[in-house]
Amino acid sequence: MKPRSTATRELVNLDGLWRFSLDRDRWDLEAAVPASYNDLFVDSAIRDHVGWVWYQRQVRVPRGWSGEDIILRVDAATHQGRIYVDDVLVAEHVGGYTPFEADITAHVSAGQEFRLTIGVNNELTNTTIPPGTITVTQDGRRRQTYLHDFYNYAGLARSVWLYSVPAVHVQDITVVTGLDASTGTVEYAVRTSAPAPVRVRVLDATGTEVAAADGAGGTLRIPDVTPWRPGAAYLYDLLVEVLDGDRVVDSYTEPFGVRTVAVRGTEFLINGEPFYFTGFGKHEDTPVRGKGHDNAYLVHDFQLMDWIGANSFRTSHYPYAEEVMEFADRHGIVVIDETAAVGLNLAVQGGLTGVPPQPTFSPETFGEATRDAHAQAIRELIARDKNHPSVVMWCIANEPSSHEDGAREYFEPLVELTRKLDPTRPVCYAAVIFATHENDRIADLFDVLCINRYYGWYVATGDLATAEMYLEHDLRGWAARHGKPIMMSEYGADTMPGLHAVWDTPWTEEYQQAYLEMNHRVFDRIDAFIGEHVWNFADFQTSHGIHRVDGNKKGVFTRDRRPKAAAHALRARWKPLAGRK
Ligand code: GCB
Repeated sequence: MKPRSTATRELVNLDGLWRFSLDRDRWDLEAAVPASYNDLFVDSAIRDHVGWVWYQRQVRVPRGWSGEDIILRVDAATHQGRIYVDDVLVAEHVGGYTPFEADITAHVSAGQEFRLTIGVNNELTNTTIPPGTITVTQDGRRRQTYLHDFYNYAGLARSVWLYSVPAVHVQDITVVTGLDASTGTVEYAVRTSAPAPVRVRVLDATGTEVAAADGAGGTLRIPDVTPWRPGAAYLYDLLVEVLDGDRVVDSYTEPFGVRTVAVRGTEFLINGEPFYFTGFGKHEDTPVRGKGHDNAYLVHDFQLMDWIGANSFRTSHYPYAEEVMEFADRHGIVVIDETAAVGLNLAVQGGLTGVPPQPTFSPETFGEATRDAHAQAIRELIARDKNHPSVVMWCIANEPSSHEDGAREYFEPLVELTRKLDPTRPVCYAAVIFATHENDRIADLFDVLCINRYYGWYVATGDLATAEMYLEHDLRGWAARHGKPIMMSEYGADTMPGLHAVWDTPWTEEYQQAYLEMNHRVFDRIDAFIGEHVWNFADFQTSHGIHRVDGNKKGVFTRDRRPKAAAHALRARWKPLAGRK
């Protein structure tokens, strides 16, 4: 659960400047937390470092915390983290975009200082999510390569917290909502650290109690409920109290929204009404901070999404900071929540042939250990985000090699796991261009067809007439074969701001606009279409490549969030469309 300050819990934020070291011998550098470390320093040895780095600071435990349990929480350590109190290892975690904690009660004392060290490792292998490969250059340097198209930023990119909880406390809350005419139903389940009586209350946005119950689980009813709607968020608070007789020993407040999500035929329903997604695949990416969470960019990005008429986004290609999810909850933005399983695809190495040099799914490439890591990534994502009303669908992988042997065997248990962990939300994956409606082997396992396509960019470059035919043929094939809702989860064209032409010239601002318009013509001709997410919201950093100019330039906004010409065209299409198509 997200750490919160409540009547029974205290919270200290540990963000700021930490000592930073590559080797734990020299500590003369300082790094900002939260931020990826890569672009902070003018030192390629740090930027290109492969392996552990170390963050350190002194922390004083507030003197009033004696008798409480004391927890250290790291919101994200990309991709592996270790927490040390003085010299004692107290927690270790693999997976770069989900939080982990250490109970350090036995190692610290109220009022005393301790030395907190956090090790962060950025290595990616064939058993991590996302995967990667470490090679050694001719002159002996270790190099990290990977199959995904964004820079492998690493470090403590999100907040670090110290908090207190009473010995008997709430450990987990699950909320599932329903709508029964004008009544909202709230199924809740509370897990406590030890058996203890639990009381829950629902407070509306004015703080008025609208429902209450005793017990660690049950169903509450909210008469005359105000549902959470896209573009019209409304949140209730579930106030959970753990009791000892009449005394409240722990209290925790979980905000939630009452809404339903369902797929019916080729429709995607929110509160029983068809929803049409407009928006983007995004990235957590800004200059200097890399993937460091930044509330100023958070506010500004959501302002720009509102300005352009985006009602939704996908957390491509990893879980985003919890602040982002909560902001979406509060502002009525719809989220497709994605795991970091991007790059399970050796076919991309075969160029446009789509023929992998080795099979993607095999014991030597991506096998059982990869799948175990992937399952863990799904568990941690759902555990963290299950109560967010903004999250309407889980995306468990981006562009896996779903047309290859072994894809079905790899994915079937993961889809089952996702449904078991959350039977209430649809599940999807984003399909790569090599996976067609004819050769894809997994789409029937999922609820919504999310298709990534770049006709007019990687294929039929500069020839939008041919691209339009290819795209329509491709999408109609998927729609006809599966009879499921279909959305474009990626389409986009790299664009250098300021480059112009009267012809259909790739990289120009006019071309990006014409490319998007071509896609929209096709989408509007397909009945089962439920949405469009342009790739990408903003330009972002990638690893080096001959097809990248200081990163990926498919942003509708530049990396510093200025609109390219296409932004105005999208706004003209989306503002009247959002949610109402
Ligand atoms: C894709 C990937 C995305 C890339 C994009 C591109 O299909 O899902 O991560 O950035 O294409 O621009 O090539």
